[in-house]
Amino acid sequence: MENLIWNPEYECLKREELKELQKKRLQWSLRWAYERVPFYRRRFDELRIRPEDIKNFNDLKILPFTTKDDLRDNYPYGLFALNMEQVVRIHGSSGTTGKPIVVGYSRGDLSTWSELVARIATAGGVQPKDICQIAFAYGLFTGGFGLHQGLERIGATVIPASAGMTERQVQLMADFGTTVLVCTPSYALHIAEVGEKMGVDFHQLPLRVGLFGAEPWSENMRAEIERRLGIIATDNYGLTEIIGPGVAGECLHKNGLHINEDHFLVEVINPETEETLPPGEVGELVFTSLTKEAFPVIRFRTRDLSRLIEEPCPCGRTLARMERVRGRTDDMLIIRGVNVFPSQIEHALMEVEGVEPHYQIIVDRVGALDNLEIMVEVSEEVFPDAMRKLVEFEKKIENKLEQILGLRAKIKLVEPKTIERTSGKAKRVIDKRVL
Ligand code: DLL
Repeated sequence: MENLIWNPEYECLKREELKELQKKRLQWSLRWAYERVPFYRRRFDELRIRPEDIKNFNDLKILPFTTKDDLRDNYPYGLFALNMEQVVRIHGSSGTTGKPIVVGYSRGDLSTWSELVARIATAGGVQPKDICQIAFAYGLFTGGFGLHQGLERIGATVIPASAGMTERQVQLMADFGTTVLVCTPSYALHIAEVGEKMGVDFHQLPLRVGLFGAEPWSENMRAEIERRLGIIATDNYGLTEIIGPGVAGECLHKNGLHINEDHFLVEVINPETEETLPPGEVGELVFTSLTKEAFPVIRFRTRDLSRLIEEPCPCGRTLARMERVRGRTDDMLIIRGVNVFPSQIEHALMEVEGVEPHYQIIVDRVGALDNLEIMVEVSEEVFPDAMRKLVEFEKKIENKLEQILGLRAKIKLVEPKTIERTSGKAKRVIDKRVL
């Protein structure tokens, strides 16, 4: 496939020129945050320094890190650098407790975001002639809208399918002649499975490229997706706090994700000692935004573990690469692309009367999809009357059925009046099997 570059002027900038540009933009960004966000100003003032004292990348280390907790503590708009008149979009993602974290975008930020997604999509092989099916959720999650704008910027045709309704995804793909699939890698594999069951041969469809991200995956999984869908699959990385998708993406050499360093300064730190690590060592990624207007971030700790690759890439881009994310330093789970903290689950459970603070979260993969199961202990007071009776009731029905059918069925009790009533023949059987 042709190796196209969306913005060679910046993506292939000489490293020395890039460093100069970064330095200039860093000074602008620090000043911007200092002047407009009390949270950042306080941090500078406490250290008795001013933005102009940060003259080079080394000086940046004086500044404290920003964490997800800082975002949560300033919920919802406390870290915005513009007033709401100039903010044109809000996105969000899960925080460590029940509350989401909120980020804002100015018109300029949306334009930058489109540019960056256009870059990673072009790097992954997307061209203006492509028909791109976006099977990421549209909503507070940055995946849907982020990819949407970037692909439109390229001039590709966008199908905003959103996530879910998998059979319909396959149908759209076949009917609309989709050439690019955009979603999480696990959902791509699920689409493959469902399509195969429907009797669709993906190799006969025009589908040729997959842009996948938002969750960790492996080389094996890539091979499997490429084989089953008959496509070239690339990885792209991003996070809400920094901008969403468009922070970094693989080119067709599939050997590390090029970081959009003219917009984000990356550091790798030892998550325990918080010391900066030399290039090539595995540690936690820390990003500082260089151009963002509505939501600048200084030294944001991502909790994502990776390694930087500074050797030149054969594609011609000079932007450094990060290895695919190896894992996280905290307990955040990513389930079907959705960030979930055990603390959030606990918070939700504790809101329910009669639930004890004893629970176990079981995450599994059923087929290609993540499955979340939670074992919850109920209190002694609740258990005897409601639970025990219901469990006994379930068992009684199960036993009776087994006597008559010779088959054990799993009984799930539902609330009164929830099974649909019809004016004609009652619908007793729903056969979901795809034969
Ligand atoms: O997942 C943004 C995104 C959307 C990226 C679509 C790519 C495509 P959040 O919901 O804030 O944002 O989740 C960010 O997801 O800190 C990583 O732990 C994880 N993550 C994102 N991309 C990758 C990837 C979006 N390619 C969190 N590989 C990040 C591994 C990823 N993990």
